[in-house]
Formats: sequence, structure tokens, C-alpha cells
Amino acid sequence: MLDEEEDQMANGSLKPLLNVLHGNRQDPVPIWMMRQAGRHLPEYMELRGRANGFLDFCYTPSLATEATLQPIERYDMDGAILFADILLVLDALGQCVRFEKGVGPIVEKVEKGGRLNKVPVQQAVERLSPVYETVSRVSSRLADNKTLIGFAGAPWTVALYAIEGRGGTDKSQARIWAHQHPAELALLLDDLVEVTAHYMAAQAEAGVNALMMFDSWAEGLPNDIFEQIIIEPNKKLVKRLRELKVTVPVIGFPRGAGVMLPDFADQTGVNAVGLDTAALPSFINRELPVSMPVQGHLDPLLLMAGGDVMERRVIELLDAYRDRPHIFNLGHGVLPTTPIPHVEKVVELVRAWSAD
Ligand code: 1CP
Repeated sequence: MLDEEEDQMANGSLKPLLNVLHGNRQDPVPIWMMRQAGRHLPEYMELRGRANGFLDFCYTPSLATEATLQPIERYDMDGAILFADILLVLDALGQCVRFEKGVGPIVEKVEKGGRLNKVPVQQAVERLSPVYETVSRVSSRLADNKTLIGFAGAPWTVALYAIEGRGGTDKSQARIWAHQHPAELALLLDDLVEVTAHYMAAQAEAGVNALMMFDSWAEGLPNDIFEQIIIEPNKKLVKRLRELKVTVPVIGFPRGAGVMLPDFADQTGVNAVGLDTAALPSFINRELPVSMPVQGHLDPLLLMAGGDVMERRVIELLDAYRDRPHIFNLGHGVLPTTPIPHVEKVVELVRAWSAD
């Protein structure tokens, strides 16, 4: 921990969200939402219209800074997540990435048995310098009590886009690869560990307060494969970050890990874990150390539905995690047609609730 943070902790003024990531219970429970910046906000749509496509948006610090700050300004969230995308790393590595309207990302495929090392790590990390510029601009404009979260995709989730060429597939090509050629796949994942570690370290250097590794496609894997392609690369990434002298807390989010989540939490060295929509509080509270911070869980579709059923569930989740460090969030990202008043209602409920 930095000296400055230690001082802040001593006088109780540390950023609430960051304080939870350091393992301390905080009331009111801090809140942010995955994909809090994005298509459900009219001000985001306006901003996006000014860019020449989505990649250009991510690589333009003036626009990415505004997009990062919009949810803070509108909802007063406790955390801002850097506006970027997990696929920027593939773009920087020289794999062609396109975002097609109505289709989503399309990525140039890597050959079976191939590597992701067309561009040397240092050069790839330099290509991502507009992202660090965004971090430093946001960091200088963010109020002292707000936490800036940097992120990258975890190796498997990023590799999946390069192997399958797009998201939303059944992942069979990549999974067969994992079964048939585990050593080759491990080399490709190692390529991503190295570049991602340097990329995240540069974000930390530029001023993020915490880092999150998104393993969005970790669901439905056999336990041995989960260990090989989820736990092992996330563990290497955390280790590499610490070797690069990154001291900020790291959040792991192996979405859909199910019963493998405790092993993930225990073995990777993460400081906190993200919970997906299918998490079970009794299981989480029994199987994760009581000091381990958790964030997430609310179903994005319930946020879209709103009403009494949403309000009851928000309280249920606050109650369920009352005995551990807890950050309120969703089990996955805010969906584009989510009504703004529903998000406002959740923030209001979380702020009004008390563990006493
Ligand atoms: O404007 C648009 O229509 C583009 C939509 C969009 C946005 C707002 C994409 C394309 N990326 C983003 C920003 C983004 N992506 C952020 C920062 C904003 C925030 O969270 O508030 C983050 C953290 C991500 C991370 C990301 N991108 C993930 C991991 C989290 C998750 O949602 O699982 C993944 C899987 C991606 C890939 C991606 N980028 C964009 C889309 C539509 C997708 C998913 C497509 C798919 O494969 O199904």
C-alpha cells in the first residue's frame, strides 16, 4: 500500500470502494456497475456519435475520459471503470479487430497452434498509450472519494476471441484445443499474460486505484480445464503484476465459475472476486474466507425489469453479504435498454441500507 493510502486509512478518509478492496467492511456499501458507461445512457450515445467507430472512441482520450466520468456524474457511483475494451490488447498485438454494428466484435483468427506474438510486447504496450492518457485525465478529474478501476480481459477470454474470431460462440473450437493441445494453448495464454501484465502495470502507473481481470467466458468448463485455462493464467497474471511492482488491489471475475470459485479465490492471489448472476450466497459465505471482498450478483435483467421484485432483491443481497467486505454490483453488464430510473433506484436503496 502507498504511504498516502496508509495515512488516509488511518484517518478514515480512504476511498470507500478501495477500502473494501483492502478487505474492510464499509457502510454504506459502495456501488458501481459493470458497463455503467454505455448504450443505456443518452449522453454516451451522443459521445459515441462523435467518434469514427468504437476503436477510435476507445483510443481518443478526450472522449474516453468523458465516457468514464458520465456514470459518476449521473449516478454518483463510488467507482469509475476506465472506458476501454478487453479487445484492445488483440488490436495492439496486430490481430485485426473490428466492431460491426449489430454484430459485435470480429477478430482476425489465430492459426491453430499459433501464438499471439506478431508484435513485441513493449511495442504493443506502447500502442496502448492513449489508454494511459485517459487514466491520467480521469484520475485528475475524479473526486477524492471515488475509486478508478482499470481492467483487462483475462487470458482465456481474450484468447477465445482470437481463436473463434468472435464472441457468443459455443467455444467448442477453443475448448477442443484445450483438450488436445494443452501445451500449445498454454503458450498462447502465456503471450497474453505477459502483454496484459505490462498493460495493467501501465494503467496502475498512470493512476488507477484497482485493477479487474474479466474472465467473462469461464462458464461451463470441466474442472481440469478450468484449472488449466482459468486459474493458472489468472494466477500467473497476478504474480507478474506483483513482480512489476503493482501494489493496487486486483479483482478476479471468472464469470460462471460456479463451484470452482473458491479454488479460484484461493489459488490466484486476487484480493477480491466478482460474483455472477448465478452465485449462491450461502455457498459464497461458507466457501470464501470471511475477509475476502465480493462484488456483483444482481441480475442485469432484474435491473431492466425494475419494480418491487428488484427492490426486494437488492435488500436481500445487501443482507446476504452483510458480514463481509461487499461492493454492490451486477452479475454482468448493464444492458442497453435498461431504464435509467431503475439504476437510480438501486443506488438510492444501497445508500439508504444499513447493516446495523
Ligand atoms: O457502443 C457500443 O455499442 C459498444 C458497446 C461496448 C462498450 C460500451 C463494447 C463493445 N465495449 C464497451 C466498453 C467496455 N467493455 C468496458 C468499459 C465500460 C464499462 O464497463 O462501463 C468494459 C469493462 C468492457 C469489457 C468487455 N468487452 C468484456 C468483459 C466484460 C463483459 O461484458 O463480459 C467483454 C467480453 C468485451 C467484448 C465486447 N466489447 C463490446 C461488446 C459488445 C463485447 C461483447 C460481445 C460478445 O462477445 O458477446
